[in-house]
Amino acid sequence: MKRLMAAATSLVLAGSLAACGDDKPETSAASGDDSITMGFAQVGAESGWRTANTKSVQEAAKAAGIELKFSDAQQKQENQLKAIRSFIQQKVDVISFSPVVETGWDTVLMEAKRANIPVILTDRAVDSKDTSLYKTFLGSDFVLEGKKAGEWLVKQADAADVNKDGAIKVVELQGTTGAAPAIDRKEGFEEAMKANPKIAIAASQTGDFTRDGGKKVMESFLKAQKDIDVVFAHNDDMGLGAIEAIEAAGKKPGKDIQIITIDAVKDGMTALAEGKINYIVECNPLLGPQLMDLAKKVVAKQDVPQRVLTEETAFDQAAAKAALASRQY
Ligand code: GYE
Repeated sequence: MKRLMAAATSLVLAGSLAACGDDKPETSAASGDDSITMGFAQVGAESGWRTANTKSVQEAAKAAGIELKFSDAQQKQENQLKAIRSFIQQKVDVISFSPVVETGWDTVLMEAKRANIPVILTDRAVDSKDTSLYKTFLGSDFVLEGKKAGEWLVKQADAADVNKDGAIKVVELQGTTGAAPAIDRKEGFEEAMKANPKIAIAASQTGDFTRDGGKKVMESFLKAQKDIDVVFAHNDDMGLGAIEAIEAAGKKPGKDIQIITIDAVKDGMTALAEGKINYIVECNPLLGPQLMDLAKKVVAKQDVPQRVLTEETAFDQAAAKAALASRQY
C-alpha cells in the first residue's frame, strides 16, 4: 500500500516534470528518428522462469522494433548497478530492470533521473521511498501468489497431514534473500496459513531460486527434521531440487511429502502431472510485449499507470495435465 501510494505521487510528479520541459539533449525519439534503444538489466539465468522471461523480452523487443541492450547480472546487485550506469552513459532512451533485491537502488535511479532517462521496473519491485525514481512497475502480485499457495494448503490440510499426527509440518525453501518475490511470497503464505493453527513452518531457508540450492537445503532439512509433511518452495526450480533430495532419501515426493511451488514452468507442470508436485501457483514470465508497449509510451512522454499487474492462475494435477500440451515455456 505504502508503495502504491508513493507510486501515485510519482505519476503526478513525472507529469509535472514533463510539462515543465525536458532538458535532455536530443534523444533519438526527440530528434524525429523514432527508433528506441532500451537497456535491460536482467537478474540472471537462475530458473526456468527467468529463461522464459528473457526470451519473451528479447522476442518482444525485436517484434516492436526496439533495439535491446541486454545484460545478465548473474544474481548480483553490483553487476546490475554497473549495467545501469553503463546504459546511462550510452544515453539509451529507456532503462528497464528486474531488481535482484529490493533495497539499495536510490542512488543509481537518481542518476538515471538526472540524465532524463525513464526507468521501468519489471517483474520485481524496489523498496524505495521516492517512487518518482521510476515510471511504472510491471509484474505479478507476489503476496497474492503466496496467499494462494497457503489457501490451498489450508483447504487440503487433512490430506497434507501425511504423518497423521495432527500437525502439518511445513519446510520452506525461500527465494533469494531480500528479493521482492521471496519477501512477499513468504508474507502471503504465512497470512493464509493462520486460518489453520495446525499448520506451522518448522524450518525456512534460502535456496536462491535455483534447483541446486533447493536440493541442498532440502537435504539438510531432511537430516535435521523428522516428519516433514509439506514443502513450500518459492519457485518450481527449488521444488524440483527438493524432489531429487526427497527421492535420494528414499521417500516419494508428492505422497510421503507434499510439495507446493510457484511459477508453473514446463518442468514444474510435468512434475505436477506426474504427481511429484501437488500444487503450483502460476507466475507469468511473458512480460515482454507489455514491457515494450510501456517503453514506447514512456519514451513518448505519455501517461502510464504506476502499477501494471499480470493475470495469473493456479494448477492442480488435472489442470496441469490439461495445460501441459500448450505450455510455451
Ligand atoms: O518466480 C523465480 C525467478 O522474480 C518472479 O524469479 C521472479 C522469480 C521467479 O528466479 O523462478
